Amino acid sequence: PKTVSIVGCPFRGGQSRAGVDEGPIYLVKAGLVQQIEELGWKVNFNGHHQFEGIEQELAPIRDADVLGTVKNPKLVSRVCEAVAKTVGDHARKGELPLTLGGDHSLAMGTVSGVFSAYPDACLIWCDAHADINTVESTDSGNLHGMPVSFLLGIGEKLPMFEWLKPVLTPERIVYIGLRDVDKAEKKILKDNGIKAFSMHEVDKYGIGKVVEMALDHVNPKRTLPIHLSFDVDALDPTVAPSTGTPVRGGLSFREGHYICEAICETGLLVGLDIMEVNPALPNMDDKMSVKQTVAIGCSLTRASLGETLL
Ligand code: LYS
Repeated sequence: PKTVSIVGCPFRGGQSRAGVDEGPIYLVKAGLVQQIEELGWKVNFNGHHQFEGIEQELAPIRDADVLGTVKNPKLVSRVCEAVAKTVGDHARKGELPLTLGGDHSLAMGTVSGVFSAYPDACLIWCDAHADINTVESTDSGNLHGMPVSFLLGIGEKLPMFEWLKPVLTPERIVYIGLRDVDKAEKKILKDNGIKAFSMHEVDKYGIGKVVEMALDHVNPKRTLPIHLSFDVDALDPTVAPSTGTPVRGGLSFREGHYICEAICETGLLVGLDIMEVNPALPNMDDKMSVKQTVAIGCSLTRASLGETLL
């Protein structure tokens, strides 16, 4: 692809902290469109995705939108379905969809969309969390902790997620950066033989080797299209503090950027998500943290799209 299509997703329904819906707005305001253009891309950006219609339509059921423990299933489903369609349309036109979150439940949409256009794609998931809880295993009920299980078709199917096809298989996803994985999630990873490089492996092998091993696993011949879904909480909270579920012991600034640079170097990137930038955290007055985290959202994007150090 030579065109990047930005899908700004001001959405927070997959979790409970206010502010993450402002993430895409801040990223664009920071000059992301021009920064990508300067790397030689044509950029499509027609404003942020409007979910107001969906939210208004669902307003009457707002408080009733729970199913068992799962929060906002109807809202998240409808929003992700819309995102899947938009992202899929861009991908089918040969453009590279860049989705700016918003919370990580949106990946049900982005990955569905990209995989509808590239059924043989693989998924690299950079995150502190595995986001692979099922309807049965979740403690929080937050759908941003569950997108991967939904994409794999693991666990109970919710009726409103009928549209979501299990486009992903366990051998086509690999994680980098994990360090806060629930007990039930550990079992799901193990039972399904899903490859994950936690911070332990990053410490042990170094990030260069980890990315190489991750690619060897999902993309041994380096021929398959790659979707990169990057939650900024993969980075250490000292590096990217403005996010909803920070966990200490994360990727350094360079490790995060290295992952993006190395994936870019493959020439196989067909979809990119930059998720969970929350400009309202750690608190409204901490302008430095917000600026720093937004800047990192932008620089991770640029590194994924061709920016090099030399
Ligand atoms: N594992 C926790 C949960 O299911 C945290 C997920 C955090 C996602 N950003 O809610």
